[in-house]
Amino acid sequence: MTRPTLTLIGGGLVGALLAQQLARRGFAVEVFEKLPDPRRAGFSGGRSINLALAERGLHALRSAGLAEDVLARAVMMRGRMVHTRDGRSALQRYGIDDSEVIWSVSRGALNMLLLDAAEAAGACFHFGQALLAADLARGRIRLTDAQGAERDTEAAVLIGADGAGSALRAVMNAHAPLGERVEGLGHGYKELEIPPASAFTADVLRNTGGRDRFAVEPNALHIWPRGGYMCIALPNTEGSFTVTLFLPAQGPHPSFATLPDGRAAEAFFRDDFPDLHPLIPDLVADYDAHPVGTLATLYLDRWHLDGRALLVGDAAHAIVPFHGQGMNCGFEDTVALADLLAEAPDDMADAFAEFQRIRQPNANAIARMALENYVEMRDSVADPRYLARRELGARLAERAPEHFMARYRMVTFTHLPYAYALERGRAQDTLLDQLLGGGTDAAQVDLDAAAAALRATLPPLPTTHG
Ligand code: FAD
Ligand code: 8RB
Repeated sequence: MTRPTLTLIGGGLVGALLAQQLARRGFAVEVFEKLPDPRRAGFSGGRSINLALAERGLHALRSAGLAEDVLARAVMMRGRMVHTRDGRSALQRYGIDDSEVIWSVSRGALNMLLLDAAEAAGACFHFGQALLAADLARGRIRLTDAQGAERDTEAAVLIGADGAGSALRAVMNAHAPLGERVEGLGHGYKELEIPPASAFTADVLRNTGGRDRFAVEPNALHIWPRGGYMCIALPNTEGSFTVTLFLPAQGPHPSFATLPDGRAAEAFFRDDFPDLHPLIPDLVADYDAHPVGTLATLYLDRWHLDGRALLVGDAAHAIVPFHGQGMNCGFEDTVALADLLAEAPDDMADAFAEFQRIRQPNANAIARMALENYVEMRDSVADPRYLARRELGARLAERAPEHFMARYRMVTFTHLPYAYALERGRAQDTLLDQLLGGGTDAAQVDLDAAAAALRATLPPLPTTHG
């Protein structure tokens, strides 16, 4: 049997990487992407949006032979720089050394690199072509261009990488219900910008060790936690930072409802983020120009329709952003799927079912951990009890590394399944709470006894983290 052509809907981050992996494994791959080719059109009006790339995403890029190219344009983030209300800041390292860091990459540059790589591997892209409808029984799809001109084409096997608002998901759901559930977070977000330091007044310059293109420490993910809400900032290679304000959508001040425009936002930033405010010279214009984004988790009972259609990436499992794992998880999907299809190229239904069996529990686990990390980022990072648990965890990891690893490290720096990280993290937290009693001082805990209790209660971690 000859391998059928695989038709991908969406040439975003996951679609482009999946196209490259499938084409490299010898499949004929056609990709229909709604937007024009970013390599020609210039990407999304020049706004720089960046993402945090961690080990899972990097591993997928490595297996595609693209990791070095991506890292050459990335900014290293060693940890979270927490800026408290009193104007102080402190770096909490993510890992033990510079081998455990995350990377800030430009979405536009990354997408273009992946498109080049997919085309070089033999995938065929059709830009400006949006999926409009499909006859899944007959294996035909209808596409439309930006002018509204429609055309039909054959597509026996469809893979939807068309993001959180997936058109293919809607088509599949109409054909046979997928058990879709969308849980809104009730918080929204707004993007703002810290320009390169040289581009605005010198009086806000911080000492950045000579790297004076950056207004704050470049090699960190910055957090301004404020309890019920927060700002974060990720560095760009040009010396700017993309700032995101996360805030309740409705309700008492502060919420997006009580901050309807840039003027209101300016007063709020002056009061609540006094050290961040002077770094955002175009706050009012940015706030008025950018829409409030919504945040939600998407759950589906089914990701596929026998061997005819499958959803991957955000189309199957969109999550809230707070663990920086949406893309990383989607990239992990691409490796799993490409491997399964390469093993059984003639049995799509089997490969799709196996893909869902393996990936869905992990998608559910990272969805949960992402929700939990919002509370950790906006609140707990400044909480003494949380810091004591973190400190004790770090000491135990040093004393008994084969028995203890912080959940954040399992998620961010290993390939242990997300579902394992969730379960193991729970068990470790229970133990840390017992060891600390009611206290907030990790130094009070007898480490020898603690390590013994750890070894007695929890099995060793799997040895193949990597
Ligand atoms: P998308 O990247 O959304 O791509 C979908 C593609 O499908 C798009 O190109 C779209 O144009 C196309 N499309 C849509 N409809 C159609 C149609 N009808 N026909 C044809 N094509 C269509 N993740 C991280 O891991 N780390 C981060 O730090 C991080 N930061 C983020 C910051 C922001 C501001 C946002 C919004 C998300 C962030 N994420 C992050 C999540 C990450 O962006 C997503 O998980 C990831 O992009 C999912 O990839 P995808 O290809 O599934 O979907
Ligand atoms: N989507 C991230 C982390 C964890 C950081 C930590 C958190 C912005 C939209 Cl909010 C966030 C993390 O625990 O110290 N790593 O990577 C990325 C994050 O937000 C991204 C930039 C983002 N995602 C809609 C906005």
